[in-house]
Amino acid sequence: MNLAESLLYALKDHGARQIFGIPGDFALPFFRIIESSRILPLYTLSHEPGVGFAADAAARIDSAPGVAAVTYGAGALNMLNAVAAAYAEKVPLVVLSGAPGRGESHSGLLLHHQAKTLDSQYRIFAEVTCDQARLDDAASAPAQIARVLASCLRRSEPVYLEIPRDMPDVACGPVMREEPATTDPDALGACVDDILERLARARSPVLMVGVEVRRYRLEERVALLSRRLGLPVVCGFMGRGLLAGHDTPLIGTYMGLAGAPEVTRLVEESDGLFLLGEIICDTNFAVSRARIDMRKTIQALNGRVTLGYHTYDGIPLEDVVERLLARVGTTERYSAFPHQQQPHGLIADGASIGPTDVATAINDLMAARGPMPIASDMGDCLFTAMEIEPVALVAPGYYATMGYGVPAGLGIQAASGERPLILVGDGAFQMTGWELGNCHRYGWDPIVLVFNNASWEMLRAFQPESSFNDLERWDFASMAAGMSGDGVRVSTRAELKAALERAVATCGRFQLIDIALQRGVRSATLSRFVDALQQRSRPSPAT
Ligand code: S1T
Ligand code: MG
Repeated sequence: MNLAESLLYALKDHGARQIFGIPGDFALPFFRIIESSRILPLYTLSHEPGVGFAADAAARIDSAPGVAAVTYGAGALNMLNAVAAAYAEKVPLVVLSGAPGRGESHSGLLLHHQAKTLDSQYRIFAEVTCDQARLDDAASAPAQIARVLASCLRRSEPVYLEIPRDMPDVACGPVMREEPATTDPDALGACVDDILERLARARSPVLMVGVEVRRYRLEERVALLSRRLGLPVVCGFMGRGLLAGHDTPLIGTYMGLAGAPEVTRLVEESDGLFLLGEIICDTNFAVSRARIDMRKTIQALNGRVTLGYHTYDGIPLEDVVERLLARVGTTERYSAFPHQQQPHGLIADGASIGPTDVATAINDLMAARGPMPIASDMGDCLFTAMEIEPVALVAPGYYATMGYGVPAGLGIQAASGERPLILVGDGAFQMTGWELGNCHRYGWDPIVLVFNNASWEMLRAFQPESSFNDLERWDFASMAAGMSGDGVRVSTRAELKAALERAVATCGRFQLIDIALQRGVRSATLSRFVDALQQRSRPSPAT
């Protein structure tokens, strides 16, 4: 066995199911073995940001490592933003980069694709990954791979492996998985006692679930725990879609002043807020009506549990959930809080389309045809998604990068085989929408809804006076055929409804619905979000 095969078998053994990539001369020997060995299927795309986003989405939908293989320099650095997004949102992404061979780096010449020094890329990726290794020695490579892949799974964060181009063919031993670290049972017991005691003492405890619940495959167990604890469950903006389809008292999405007042009140007035795998970031908490009192909050994240001023280190989320389940009785008590209602029953008339109409049409479609996983880009399409009934959703809800939606939809279909719905703004489509041209050769057929408001509308909401937010209205519908898909422009609610029904009935080719929205028309959620942020940033009146 050679080093490349040893690495590929290890990736598969750690749960990876495919590789997304774009080769280059520093990576050709490695890609040749990916292709010839058939250990993992390879999907090449057109631009490295798309490779990173697709691998990220595959990791999210699978709750398993996503793999992105690129060449050195121009390839890897082109993908940096996608890896940073994965790091921020705790996605287990494995970056495999080709690199100059050992001999080349002593040639004395500056190499093509080299930035500052030959080590620059390694150092750059150390800033957006939790572990790294350069596989330039076959004797130590198996242990390095085992350590790095174990870090990826344990931390649920990206990792970086650099493969000099003279190494893939070198004979190499197999990778032996690292044994998982054991949790101190006494510390775990004390921690869970502390959690239960605080929840029992609280007048209005609330469970808020975050992305780590999905990353560590705990949705089913957490749904059971919520029923046994009898707690109302909410998610944050970033966690939208969590526990979808699970039997749990999920009452809605907490968005502070931008969200449903009853959910905001419940969370912000709680004296026992239990944040399970939730990241305390601005998109989740910046528009709180009242600051969350962290002294009354329990947070389990990043392998530690913090209760007020107490912290228990080395306590993985899975152990917390399992020990809680072992401690609470088996009786299931449902919380009495009603689920947030979403809009249904689109009036299919000649009226122009607003964002809520799109959400309503999707809710009607899924009620009739069953749920579809959603990949959403950043922009008002993601705020509109808050009005769609909870389904599996992948989106950059915290890091907030554009360009994610279309490649992420391809990653969902490659990884799960399910046909996704893609929500994307016109500005974001201009960035990575062209990856749709790769659907035909892989048999992918996403349904793509382009929120075409001829605008960087989110930016206009913050700074209406800037005319640079005006985009031309691109005719995306007519571009679909050139990429072996079908496209249609819709301007009325009746046209939207008909186009969605036609799209669902047409399989085997991607379906692009170019939705004409008026510039300045925004979802209610985005409007509230921007108003709340601006209100918060205004200096308080002098007293
Ligand atoms: N570049 C990238 C890669 N990601 C970003 N988030 C931005 C720039 C800044 C930015 C936004 S929202 C936005 C930009 C440029 C406009 C989005 O336009 P479009 O996709 O058409 O969606 P909509 O019209 O619904 O806003 C965030 C605030 O940083
Ligand atoms: Mg737009």
